[in-house]
Amino acid sequence: MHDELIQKLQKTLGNPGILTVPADMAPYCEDWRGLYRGRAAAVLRPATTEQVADAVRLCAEHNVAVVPQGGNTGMVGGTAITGDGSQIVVNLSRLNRIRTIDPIDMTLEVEAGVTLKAAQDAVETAGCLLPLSISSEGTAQIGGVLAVNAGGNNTVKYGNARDLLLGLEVVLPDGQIWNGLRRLRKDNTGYCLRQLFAGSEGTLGIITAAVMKLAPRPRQIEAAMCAVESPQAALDLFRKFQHHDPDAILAFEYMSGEGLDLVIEHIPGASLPLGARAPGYVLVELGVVRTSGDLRAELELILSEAFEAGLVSDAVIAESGQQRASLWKLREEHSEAQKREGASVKNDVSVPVSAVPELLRRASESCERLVPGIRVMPFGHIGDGNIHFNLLQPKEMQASDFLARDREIMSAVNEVVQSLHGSFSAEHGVGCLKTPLMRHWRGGPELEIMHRLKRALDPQGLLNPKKVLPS
Ligand code: 2HG
Ligand code: ZN
Repeated sequence: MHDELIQKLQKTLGNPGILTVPADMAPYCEDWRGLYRGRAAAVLRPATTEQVADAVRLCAEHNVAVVPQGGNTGMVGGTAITGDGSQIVVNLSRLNRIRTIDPIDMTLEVEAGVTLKAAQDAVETAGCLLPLSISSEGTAQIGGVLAVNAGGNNTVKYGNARDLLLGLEVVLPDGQIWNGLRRLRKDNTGYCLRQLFAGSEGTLGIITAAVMKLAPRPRQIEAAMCAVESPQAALDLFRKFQHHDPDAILAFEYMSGEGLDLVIEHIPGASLPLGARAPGYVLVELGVVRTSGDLRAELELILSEAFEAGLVSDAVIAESGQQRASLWKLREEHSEAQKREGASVKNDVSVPVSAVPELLRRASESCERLVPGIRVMPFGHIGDGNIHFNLLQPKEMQASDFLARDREIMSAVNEVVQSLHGSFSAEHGVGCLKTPLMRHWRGGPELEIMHRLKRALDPQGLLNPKKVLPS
């Protein structure tokens, strides 16, 4: 299929820039969760923005669909390809240069294929902070992170990926390059196009580079893991920290007792850092730029008040950067541990922060009624109202039987989410997994505007087809 196009692409991209052997293409043709496996006509690995543009232009001339791909860590099939070998994957990994770090303007200009971790490390050496952190940051790439408007652990303090976005470079569906790599804090000159591409999941253009806002590095950082009786206690603890100093809260994460049990069971080196198992846990991280005052003493004071108020039954404060990292590992390995345990149905949902306890209670009841023996494993970013309401297959059930009921289970959760005025996708996007939900949740003028934008920018419908928008 597409022989003539492939020949032209081979000529344009050269040897390391194009893969056509099925074994070489395999890793790019399936997703991390194992939900989607397709067959590509070719996997392109361009090394420059111009090469991306040339490749996209050639594909458009031949009317061939293109699926952009970064680290391929998505949870909702945003980079899934069809099984008929008709689509071409454009992987951005070779656009991997940090272009500039400006510690005066506090900006980073970076290419799409740089991993989030590499970007964080680079700005750290320049004395700054890229305040975006997600569990898959070692593999996830800047382009994908922005295309999906990832959230992560520090949303409570710094917002989502789009809140850090100052400028973008994008290859449009016809192969034109839009250079919008501005680094201005104020720029009121018409529509804010960069925000159109952020969160569009590669359906309107391919992000090739971005300018992101940096933050000053906190000079004092403290983290603690606390045992809590219930999600309500976790929330009350959050209020306590907010009351003390909302700006100091870098992250405030929730884990269920069952969720942490799985991490300890499946992840080598993971162990319970507290005296006894609890129904739930909070991982709180505080940070301040000032060197005055004693953040550690403040944390201890809040925790001792929380003990007295009965909100926390036990807590451990990290004594070093290494201990802090091992507390974070317990939180960040939840996805991997759940994957090793078996089939899961994920619900990346958000509700107003105050409604999280009700969400957890009502959605658990619904799912347990629907599938007796289902294992409810909620965790996530309770400080911003985003919970990963994940459900694991009952122990005695076949994975395929469980997954056959995924729509029913998602609907049961989403019914509760909707009654609490929440969202069915908080930070993972829509991909192709959740497009059927768009009509119900975003129907009417909102979806119509999205369709019109798609038609205006991509009249041939070639860029990441069937993602985000229901056809
Ligand atoms: C996280 O917060 C990620 O660790 C993954 O968003 C969530 O596996 C998941 O459901
Ligand atoms: Zn998350």
